[in-house]
Amino acid sequence: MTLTLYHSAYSTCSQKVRLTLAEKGLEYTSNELSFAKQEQLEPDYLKINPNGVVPTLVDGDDVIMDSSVIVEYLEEAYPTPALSPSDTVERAKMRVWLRFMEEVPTKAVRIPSFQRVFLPTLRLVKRRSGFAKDTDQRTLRKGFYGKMNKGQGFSDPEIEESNHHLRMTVERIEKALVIGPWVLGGQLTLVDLTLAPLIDRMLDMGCLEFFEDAPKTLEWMARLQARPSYDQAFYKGARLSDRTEFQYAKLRNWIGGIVSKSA
Ligand SMILES: N[C@@H](CCC(=O)N[C@@H](CS)C(=O)NCC(=O)O)C(=O)O
Repeated sequence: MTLTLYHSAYSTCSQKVRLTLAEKGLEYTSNELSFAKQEQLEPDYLKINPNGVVPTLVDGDDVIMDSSVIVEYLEEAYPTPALSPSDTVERAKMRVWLRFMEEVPTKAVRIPSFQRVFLPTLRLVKRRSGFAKDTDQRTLRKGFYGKMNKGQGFSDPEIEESNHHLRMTVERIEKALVIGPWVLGGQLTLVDLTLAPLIDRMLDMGCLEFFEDAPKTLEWMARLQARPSYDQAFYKGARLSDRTEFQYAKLRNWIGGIVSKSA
């Protein structure tokens, strides 16, 4: 068995897969791609993932893309320990959560991630390299990057819709946890592992207002964070707060360099 994961430290989609690999105790070769260097758009990587996004799992000769597909693949190919219910109806419920994740909060969380964290950095860096060129190179989400790359960010209605979707997600988790301790009840499943990076990201960005009425969600998060798998998946550099400190330090140097040149 030779597993290779193409991923990025702070990509929530990659974190889902890293958590699943860690829970299953699976070793893998890590191939971390740099978004700053746009390594996800390099021709060699596009040969294995034409969407130009991470994560991608390579298992022997087989290439598996899309984080939810990857975690379900891992569950089927490496069934122990089980991270899905044995009952068919419960499994269907698990898949409903996985689809909801893809369609609603995964998209929604991109808005504050870019608006609050990436955009201020992009504004400074892209002034030098040009926004339009960067947008053209994107495989997926040209529209998304086009909007970002105008340097203005998202409109108020777009931000409101994202907030609405994130709030709805936290409410659903809170409601599901009435039984607990995990989202589907007594068993830790792929649902917990795929939701955790989203909630971690929201907390990391300081979106605390979403959690004022969600004590069960915060307790659930603490339970997950206490598991050994968590630190394996969320190593140093995996949170935006780690990165922004780093980026801001770099940006301060960069700005300092520009200022001293013009002095
Ligand atoms: N449906 C895909 C989406 C993957 C995705 O959007 N990955 C992001 C990181 S979370 C990415 O690679 N972004 C690179 C980019 O935007 O250029 C999945 O679930 O794996």
